[in-house]
Amino acid sequence: MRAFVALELPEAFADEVAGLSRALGEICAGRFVAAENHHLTLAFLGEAGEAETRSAMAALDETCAGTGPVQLRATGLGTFGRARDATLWLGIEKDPELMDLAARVRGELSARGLAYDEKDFLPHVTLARRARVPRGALGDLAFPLPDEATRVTLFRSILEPDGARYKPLYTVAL
Ligand code: 2AM
Repeated sequence: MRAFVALELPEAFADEVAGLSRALGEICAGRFVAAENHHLTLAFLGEAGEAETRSAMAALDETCAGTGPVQLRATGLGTFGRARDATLWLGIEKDPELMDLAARVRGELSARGLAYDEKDFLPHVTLARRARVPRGALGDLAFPLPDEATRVTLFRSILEPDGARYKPLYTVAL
């Protein structure tokens, strides 16, 4: 299965991200991520079997024991790729505790011999893929207010014809 570790968005923050995404949907074409699929990836494992998934769960237990909630502060919009065919995301501040959590999750995965995508951690919530982002100002958009994330989850990504669906496999509270 395809698996990844992510922070779930707390309810108020998630509602505001959904509102921002709806507003962007009015001004950009693209494949918008369904609100229930919004998350902040800490480590993307890719293909993982049963044994690897169990090890990843143990890595989450080890990482999160004694760790408190982490701050989520929206910093603005960003894109990967070309403006006419972009991944559009909401950037999240590189809070030291958030950066430390991602580093420790990755360290515990490595310690168990689990491979993950080693691209530098750039905290973001993907809002749309294949987006066509207009040039210039996007107008008055309401960004989410700061909040605290309290749930780290190992997700299974199920690829379906109309996009991926994410199924929580294991959650640890911060
Ligand atoms: P993205 O939000 O930038 O697309 C599930 O695919 C999650 O894992 C997404 O949040 C995705 O990031 C992230 N991810 C990180 N590296 C990935 C990779 N190499 N392939 C697919 N998804 C990846």
